[in-house]
Amino acid sequence: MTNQQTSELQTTIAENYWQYWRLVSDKGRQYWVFENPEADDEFFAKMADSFTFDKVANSNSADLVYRAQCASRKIYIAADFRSFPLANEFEKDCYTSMLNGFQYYNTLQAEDGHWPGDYGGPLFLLPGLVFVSYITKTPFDKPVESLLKQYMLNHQNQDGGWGLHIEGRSTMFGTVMQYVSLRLLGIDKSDARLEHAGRWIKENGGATHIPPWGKFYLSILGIYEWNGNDSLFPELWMLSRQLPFHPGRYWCHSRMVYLPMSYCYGHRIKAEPTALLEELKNELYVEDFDKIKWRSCRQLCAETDTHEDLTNLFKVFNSVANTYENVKIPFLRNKALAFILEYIESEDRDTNYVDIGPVNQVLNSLCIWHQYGKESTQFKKHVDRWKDYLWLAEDGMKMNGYNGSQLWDTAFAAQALIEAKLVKAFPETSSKIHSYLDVSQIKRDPEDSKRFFRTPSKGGWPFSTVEHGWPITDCTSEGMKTMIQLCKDEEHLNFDDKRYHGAIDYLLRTQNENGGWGSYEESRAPDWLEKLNPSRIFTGIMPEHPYVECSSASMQGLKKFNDNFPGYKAEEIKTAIKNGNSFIKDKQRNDGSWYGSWGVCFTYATWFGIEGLLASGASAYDSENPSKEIVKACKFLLSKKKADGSWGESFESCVTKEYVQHSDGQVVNTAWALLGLMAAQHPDKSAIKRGIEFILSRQQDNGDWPQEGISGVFNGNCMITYTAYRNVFPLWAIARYFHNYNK
Ligand code: LAN
Repeated sequence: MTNQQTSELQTTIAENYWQYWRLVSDKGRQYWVFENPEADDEFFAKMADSFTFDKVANSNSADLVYRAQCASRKIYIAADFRSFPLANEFEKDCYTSMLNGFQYYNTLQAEDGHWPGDYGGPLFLLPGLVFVSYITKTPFDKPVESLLKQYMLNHQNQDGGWGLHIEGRSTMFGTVMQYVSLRLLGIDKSDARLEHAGRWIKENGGATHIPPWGKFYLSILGIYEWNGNDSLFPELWMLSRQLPFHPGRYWCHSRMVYLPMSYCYGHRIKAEPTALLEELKNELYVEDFDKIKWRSCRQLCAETDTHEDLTNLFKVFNSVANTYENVKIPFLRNKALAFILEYIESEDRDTNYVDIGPVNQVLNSLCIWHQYGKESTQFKKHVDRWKDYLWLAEDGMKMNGYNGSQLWDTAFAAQALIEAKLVKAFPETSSKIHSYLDVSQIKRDPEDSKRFFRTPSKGGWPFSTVEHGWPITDCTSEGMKTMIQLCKDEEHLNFDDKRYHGAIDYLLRTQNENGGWGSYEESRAPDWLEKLNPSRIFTGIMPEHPYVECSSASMQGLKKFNDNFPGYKAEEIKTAIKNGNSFIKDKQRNDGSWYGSWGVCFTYATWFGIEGLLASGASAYDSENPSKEIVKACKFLLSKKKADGSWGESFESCVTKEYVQHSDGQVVNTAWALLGLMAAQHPDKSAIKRGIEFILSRQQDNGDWPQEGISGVFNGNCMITYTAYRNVFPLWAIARYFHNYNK
C-alpha cells in the first residue's frame, strides 16, 4: 500500500468511530455528545486508538472530526453566480477558488448560523478540569474520559514532556499537569509514556520547580503544600479601590482568575487524600515529599518555564503579603472571603455559568462545590458547562481556550463573503449569519457593575456567545461592521439601527486616554502594575493594555457606523478616531511593523495597523502622496516575503518580539500580508499576484486549505488555534484581489 492509501484507510477506520459523536449547537452553544448505547470498555479502547495523530508531522490537528461530518452537506449557490464573465485565466482561477472555497466552508456553518471549530492549543487548561473533576468526585463519562487521555498522550513531545501549548517545547508546567492528569484518569505509572514523562520531570528539577499556577493546582490536589505558595492575599480585595494595585483594576481575565484562586488559598482547599494522591507525592519530586522545605520552593521556577523574571517591586509586595499571612486577622479574612464568594456568584449568574474563560469556569466550580456542596444547584449548573469547553478533533478531546470563537469567526467569514460579493450567491448562509449576529448582541448590563468592577455591556458583541456575555472591543466592532454591511448588501435583512448605539457607547467608553483600545475594558491601572506580574509564564496580564488590533478594529467600526448613520455622536466618533490614529502611529515600530498580541504576529498586527490608519484618513498608494506610515508598513511586509512569494511567520515572533520566519510559507500569514498590502493599494502587482498564486496553489480539491502552523496567541507566550483562519483569510485575500485591487 502507498502511504496515501494507508492514510486514507486509517481515516476511514477512524471515521467509523467518529460517527458516534455528534455536535449539538444552539445559539452558539456547542458541545459534543456520544451516541452508542452498546459501547463497552473494549469499544472505548478501540475508539481511543482510532484517534491516532502524528504530532511530529504537525502538532496542529486539522479539525477533521467536525469537518468530516459536514462533508455530505450540500450548499446551494444562486444560479447567477455559478459562472462569471472573466477576462483571463488567472481571474478564472481566482473566481473558481472563491466559489469552491466558500462552498466548502459554508458546509461547516451550523444551523444557528455560526461556524463551530477547534479552539484548542494551550495545554494547561484541560488538566485544571481533570483536577477539579477528581477533587469534586465528578467523573467524566467513559467516552469523554478515554478521549481526554488520548488527547494528552497525542501531544507528548519526543523528549517525554509537554509544552505550554501544542507547538511549544517541553515545560515543567505542561509536563507535570499532563502527568498528574493522566494518572488521575487511571493510567499506571509503569506505562512507558508516563515513565518517560516522569524522567523529564526529575531531570529538570522535579515539581518543586513548577511555576506559580502549577504550584496552585498541585496544592488543591494536596500534592504540594500550600505553604510552598506565595500568598494569594484574599484581603487585597478589601483594600481601598483607589489604590492603583487594587485587583478591581486588573485586566479582567487576571482579575477573574485571581478571584477563585484567592478563595481556594484563603480556605486552603485540599482534595480528600487518596492512595493515588499519596503515590503522586512520590512520583513528582526529586526529594522525599516530607522533607521538602516548602517555604524555600515558593519562587523556584524551571528554566524551561521562565518567560518573565520576578521584579524587585514584586518581591517587596510579596514579602508584605507573606508576612501578613503569618499574622492575619480572622475577621478581615472572613470578610474578604465572603466578598470573593459573592463576586464569584455574580460572575456565574452574569455569564450563565459559562464564566469569562476556561480557567475561572473550572476554579469557580471548585469554589462553589466547596461552599455549597456537590448536590447544590449552583454546582450542577457549573458541571453542565464543562462540556461547552470540550472539543473533539482527530487528536482527541481537548479543552478550548474559551467556550468557542463563534461570533469572531462568523463576523470574519461574513466579511470575506461580503468582499467577495457573494452574499447573494449563498442566500441561506447569509441569512443564518444575520441571525447569529442578531441573537449574539448583548442585551443587558451586568447585574451589579459598580460593585463588581464591570463596564456596562449592553449593545456590545462578545467573542463567543450571548450567554457568555462579556463584550469585547474588537468583537463589538467586527459584529457591528458586519451587520451594517450585510443589511446593505441584502435588502431583506434588517437591523434596527438604534441597536448600534449601545455598541458605539461601549466603544467610546472603553477608549483610553492615549487613544488606544484594550480588549474588554478601559485601562484602569498604570503600566507599572505589570511589574507585579507573578506568573513567570505570561506577559502583559496585569492591567488592560491597549492593542493595535483592538484599536484598529474599533476605529473601523466607528467609521463604518458614522459613514452610514451620521446622526449619532458624530463629533465624539470623529475625535475618537483621530485619537486612535495617534495611538496606532505611536505603536508602529521603526521597521514599519506592529507587534501582534492576538495573532502570529507581525503580519497579523501590520495588517490591522494599515487598516486602522486608512480608517482614520491616512492616504494609500492610489493617492498622490501616500502616508509615510503606510509606506513604511508595506515596506516591512515586502521585506519579509519568502522566495516562493509567500509569507510565513513562526509563533516564536510572539515570544521573542522579533520577526521569526517559519520554515514554510503559511497561507494565513500570506493572506494577512496581502490584505494589508492590497488595502494600501501597493503598486508591486507582481509580488501581490505571486502571493495569491501561492494561496491558490495550496488549496485542496474540496475547497479547503491544509492546517499549517498555529496562528493565535495570548499573553505573549501561549499559542491558540483558530481553525477558521485557514479558510477565511485566504478567501478574503483572493476576494480583495479579485474585486478591489488591480482594477
Ligand atoms: C482571547 C480570545 C479572543 C481575543 C481577541 C478578540 C482575538 C483579541 O483581539 C482580544 C483578546 C481576546 C478577547 C482574548 C484574550 C485572552 C483570551 C481570553 C483569548 C486568547 C482566549 C483565551 C485567553 C484566556 C486569557 C485564556 C485563559 C488563560 C489565562 C491566562 C487566564
